[in-house]
Amino acid sequence: MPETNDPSRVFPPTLHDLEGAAEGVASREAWDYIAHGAGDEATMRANADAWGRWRLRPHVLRDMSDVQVATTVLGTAVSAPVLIAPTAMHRFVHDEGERATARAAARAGVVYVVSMAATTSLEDVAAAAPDAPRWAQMYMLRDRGRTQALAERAAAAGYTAIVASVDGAAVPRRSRLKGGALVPPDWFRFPNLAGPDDPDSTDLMGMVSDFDPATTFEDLGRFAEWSGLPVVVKGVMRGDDAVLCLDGGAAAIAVSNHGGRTLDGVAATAEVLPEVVEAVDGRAEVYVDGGIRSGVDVLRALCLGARAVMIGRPVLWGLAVDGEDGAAEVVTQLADELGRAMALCGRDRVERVGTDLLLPVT
Ligand code: FNR
Ligand code: LAC
Repeated sequence: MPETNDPSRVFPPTLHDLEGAAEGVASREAWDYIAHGAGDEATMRANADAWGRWRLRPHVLRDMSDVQVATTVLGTAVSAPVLIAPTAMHRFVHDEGERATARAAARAGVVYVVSMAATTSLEDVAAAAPDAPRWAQMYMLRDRGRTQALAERAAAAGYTAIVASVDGAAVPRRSRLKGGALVPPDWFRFPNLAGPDDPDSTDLMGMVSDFDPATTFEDLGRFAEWSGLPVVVKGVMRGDDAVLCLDGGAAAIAVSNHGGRTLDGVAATAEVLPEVVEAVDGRAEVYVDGGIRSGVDVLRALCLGARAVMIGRPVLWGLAVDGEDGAAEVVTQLADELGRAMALCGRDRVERVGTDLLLPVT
């Protein structure tokens, strides 16, 4: 619980400061990979800007002596409505890579969504923080047998949900990367994504072309069949699609444009979240990611109907600057800022926030 009235608490730097520090310590290749977006990066910038177009209309004179930001996601208790989004290759910024992130999530009391393109196996991530809740992200591969095997591995290793990303119908163009592609260090390994024919491949963009462009709503149920786990569909940007996902068996919807990394010109997630929440109409939890950079942004997302947010790049900044401690600090700082923002808006529980707190800037 955030100590909203403790004057002795030293304010950590903002995520903006952390971003600058991370750029200073990461290698050039790692930084370009993490920071970039697709095309001219308009969607990436729009994600962050769009949250700022909602301003707060606080309530005053409510008893704010006990503010709590804890909640649940798919029934799992978490200390704050924040999930660690799946991002590839954590060893790019820290030797301990995904193990450090797993321990950070455990310490901060939130769910870590492990990427299919992690540089650590699902099993080793699980072993690093055995008691912490974890979800496994994957794309449907052209080779259904390989996809099934990964879903089964996730279930066996104690993951409690599959996050099926659905924004992989084409390989994106990424202009900031040399030649539009990425060349990871040759000692990297992709133990969840690499195929049996080439288990030591470091050709991430080549492996990305294994994603099956023929995937449809009917395939969502397969992830559940193979794993026995609830399926979160990540990458939904429209209300009508959200409904089709639920009809196809999805347990939750994650509104995401992949941090502006897949198609430039796509809407900001804050712009489409209300439409998705309305279409889902309480049938399932809705999460959102993209450009969330403060506790006030988290509050804005919750007011618009998100159950929780996912954080991508900021966790990598924390990991780059201070490993496990840095990644944990990003989450605890967002939770602390959210608690202060709720107190100053007269709302002491996350389930009590709503659109009445928001005023759109026109
Ligand atoms: C990602 N993202 C991502 N998503 C996914 O489903 N599988 C993946 O492997 C990756 N990899 C990845 C790598 C890096 C370096 C970034 C920055 C992002 C997208 C991620 O889950 C999330 O949608 C965005 O990062 C959210 O936006 P912010 O918080 O980075 O602005
Ligand atoms: C990315 C892929 C790996 O965003 O999801 O870089």
